[in-house]
Amino acid sequence: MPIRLFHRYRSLAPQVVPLDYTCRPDVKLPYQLISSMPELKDNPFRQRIAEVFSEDGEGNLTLDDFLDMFSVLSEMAPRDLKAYYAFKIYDFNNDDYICQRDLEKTLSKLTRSELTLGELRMVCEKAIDEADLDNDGRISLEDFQHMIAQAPDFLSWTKSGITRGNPPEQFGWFGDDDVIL
Ligand SMILES: [Ca+2]
Ligand SMILES: [Ca+2]
Repeated sequence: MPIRLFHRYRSLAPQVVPLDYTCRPDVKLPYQLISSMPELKDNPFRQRIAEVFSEDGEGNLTLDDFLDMFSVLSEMAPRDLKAYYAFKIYDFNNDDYICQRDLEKTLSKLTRSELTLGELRMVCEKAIDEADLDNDGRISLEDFQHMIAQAPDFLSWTKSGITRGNPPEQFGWFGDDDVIL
């Protein structure tokens, strides 16, 4: 295990996390501690990120959860892996599909709520329409892979810098002539 990350984890709660992990102690750190880390605290997806990587689904991380999270957040993580987790993070109600409501929440966070509700709905409808290859009105993982090929900014969930503002025109559809905005 990356020793630096172990010490990082332990430094969040040295009184709770033992130095000796050979007996695999049953320890998890609460979401409040995890979300206060500099890597996450400005990320609008921090709660979803912690939930998705936590074994308990509630954002409390074991050491293994923590290591998994950092390996995916890393710049070195393969694009497919980031896409897989992006899909899980944007699937707010955990039903294995991104529906219109999930996508509205996602885009609202990615654009720092700079769009009006009407604009948001319109962009999401258009995005689902374009990405929904099997025409069931929702985005499966396969549809999503098609979607990010056109709008790679959907992978920017790993960058806490998204809160500093990506102009909406960075998103694929905003640049298209046929988008009514
Ligand atoms: Ca969903
Ligand atoms: Ca679909």
